[in-house]
This record gives sequence, C-alpha cells and structure tokens, in this order.
Amino acid sequence: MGLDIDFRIYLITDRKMFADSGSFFAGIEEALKGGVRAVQLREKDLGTRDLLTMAYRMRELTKRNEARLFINDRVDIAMAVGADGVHLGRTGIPAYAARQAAGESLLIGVSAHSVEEAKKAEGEGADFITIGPVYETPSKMKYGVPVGIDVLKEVAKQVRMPVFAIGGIRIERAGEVLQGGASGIALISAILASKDIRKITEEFVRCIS
Ligand code: 3NM
Repeated sequence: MGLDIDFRIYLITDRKMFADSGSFFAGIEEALKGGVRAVQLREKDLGTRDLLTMAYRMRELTKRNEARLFINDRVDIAMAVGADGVHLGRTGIPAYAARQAAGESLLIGVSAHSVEEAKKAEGEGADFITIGPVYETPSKMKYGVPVGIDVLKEVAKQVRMPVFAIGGIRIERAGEVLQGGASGIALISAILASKDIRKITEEFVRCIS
C-alpha cells in the first residue's frame, strides 16, 4: 500500500448538524484549523451531482489545510475529485472491488463491526478500518448495539492495519480506546456538535499526541 495512514483523528461529516451549507463548511474548516488531518465526506442522502459538487469543495478545503479527504462509499466520486481515499460501509462495494477499480490511487477504509469483519477487510486489501460502535451513539438505532471496548481490543490484536475506534467517542474516552489498541479515533458529534469546534478539536489533538 503506497500511502500512509498519517492521521489519528478521523472526522466524519454530517451536514444536517448545521443550519446551512455555509455554516457546515465553516464548521469543517474550524476542525481543520484545530488540527483534524482527515475528513470523511459522508452525506448518504445526497444525489450524485450534489455530492460531487460538495466533494469538490471539500477537496479544496482539505487540501488548503493539508488534510486527507475520504469519500464514503463512492469510488467514482473519490477518483473524480482526487480524494485521498474511499471509506466503505456494509452496503457498498467490498474492499477488493474498490482496490480493483482504484489500484493504489486511493486509500481504502472499511467500517467493521466485529473481529470477523475486521479480518475480512484486511484480507481484501483495506488500509485501515473503523470498529464500532464502541459506545452508544446519539442515534444509536442507526449504528446498532455497541460492540464495547473488548471487541476493539481483540480486533487490534488480530489485525496489522490501523484501527480507528468509532461510535460515541468523547474526549474523556479517548484515552481508554487508545489504551485498548486503537491507533486513532473516528467521530462526528463530539466535534461537530460542539459550540467551539476549534477548541474541542485542539483538546482532542492534545489528548491523542
Ligand atoms: N459509524 P458519533 S458509529 C458513522 O459503528 C458511524 O460503524 C459507526 O458518530 C460504526 O461520533 C457512527 O457522533 C457514528 O458517535 C459516529
């Protein structure tokens, strides 16, 4: 795998947490200024053209702030906008198919929810995974029952690629998941729902480095 996983905080977008598109991009920029080095554009309900427009904008913003950009599920859009990678969920194409399409031009992240899924993703050529939900998330029905810290620990033992803990990650839990073997954290609300996005991001950066 050519490129490195050179980040430890993986910020996932949810534009619906913001009043409009201007405040959404401003919020992401605050997180980048605070030290986020990787963003996953995850706006599952957007149609292809709207998503592409947003992806171009996010590419420009992440590049200007020297951060990696991942596109959720859409290899075509990731390649079109020159993203660094794609992030594959359960319902999208598997890692081996993304690798076949993109070769080494994209990093491939995969959402895993068990030890088996984690090992399968690694076998299929993923560069890193998220494992979760580790804790209860604000919208817990959407992501399923928490897998807990023990599954995170087991996954970290059984795979060689970087593992990001996801789901209900708060500043006071960052230490626990890193001790459990996570190389980093993936999160939405602890950063994007904060009143001071830059400040909370800086706190995460301090706590993780
Ligand atoms: N994927 P928050 S949990 C997008 O378990 C996502 O794969 C999950 O949001 C998984 O940081 C999750 O607000 C939500 O809990 C993360």
